[in-house]
Amino acid sequence: MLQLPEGFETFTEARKNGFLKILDMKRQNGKKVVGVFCSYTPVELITAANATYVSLCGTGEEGIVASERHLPKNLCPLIKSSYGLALTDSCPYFYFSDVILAETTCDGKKKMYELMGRMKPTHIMSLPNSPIGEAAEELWLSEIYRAKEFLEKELETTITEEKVREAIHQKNLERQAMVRLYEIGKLNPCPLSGYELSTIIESTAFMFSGQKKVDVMNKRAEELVAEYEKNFRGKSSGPRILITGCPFDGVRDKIIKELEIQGASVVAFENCSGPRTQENLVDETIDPYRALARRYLGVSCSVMTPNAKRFETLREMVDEYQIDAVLEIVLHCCHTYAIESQMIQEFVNDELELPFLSITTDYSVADTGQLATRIGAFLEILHK
Ligand code: BJ8
Repeated sequence: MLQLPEGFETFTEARKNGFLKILDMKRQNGKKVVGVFCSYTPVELITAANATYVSLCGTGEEGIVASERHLPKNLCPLIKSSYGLALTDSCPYFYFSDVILAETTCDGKKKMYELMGRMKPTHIMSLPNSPIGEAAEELWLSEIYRAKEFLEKELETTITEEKVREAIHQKNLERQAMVRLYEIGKLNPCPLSGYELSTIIESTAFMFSGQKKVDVMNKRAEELVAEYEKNFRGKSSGPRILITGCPFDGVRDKIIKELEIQGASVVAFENCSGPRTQENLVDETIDPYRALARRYLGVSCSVMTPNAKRFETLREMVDEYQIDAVLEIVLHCCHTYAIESQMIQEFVNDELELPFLSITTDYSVADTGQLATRIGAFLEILHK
């Protein structure tokens, strides 16, 4: 049975505790807050505007029913939950956000942002459909300048090149610390569950000091290496699983936790906020705006055509993390991940020669039992 350590903060708790920090920052020094939704958001611009950013992605059932007053039922739960929380004013982060910085990623999200724009000043950056070529980079660069103008105007501030360079440097340190933590998964056996590892990393989104995040993550990585040497080296573990696909914060309990309750070890995460995305630093030696454009176009997501990076990443990670099987999470009605799934399955089965399971689910608990059965059957194949 999976045991969580004492004092371990779940993602929901970390998110809740972050509310108070934001409230404090707003009260104490009038800090401006920018709500964001995606790994394509060039957050360094927000830091350079002396503001703080917070993820507004919905991760639970709350807000979904309310969202259906304006949105179709057959839409991704992440979009519905994010919108529903805003509509019902039940997310303090949305409430505290002065403005929203968004992007044209999938169709559902970009159209939802138009509706959200009726509630808060919302700027939608036009993300190219393909990450390849000069035209894509030039378009994204011009969008970065447009986002800068929006932030300057709405937050009544000036973003200087020097501040952007400072923000880039700090965020790069944060990314490196995050990679260090993710790479704990390379240890065999891994000294903590994937449930805890992913929760610790995702929860740092609710720490609003860049340096504090870096210190906490570096310290935790050091402790975990020591823990491995002391108590884990030389021992065996269950099958090592890599998770790929949509953001999984809203389904962590019924999939990641369940895999580990049933004896697997979730050690690697291939998604838009995973180690490969974090390893991609912003070049500190060139024009900072161009450097941001290049770095953020390198995020791997199925909204891009082609999305070759996901395949390269899977190949490398399967090897580096000594993976026994790949499990994909697709959120209901996420067409881009659902369609890409076919090619990913063929790639994992035929080229990487590993078992693959794709799970389509939403944020409800209705399929918890059914998922546990499917996960159990999948793990049984691995044990044969
Ligand atoms: S970079 S994964 S955060 S777009 S799951 S809302 S794609 S229908 S969340 Fe995403 Fe940015 Fe990509 Fe990452 Fe649409 Fe799919 Fe829902 Fe999604």
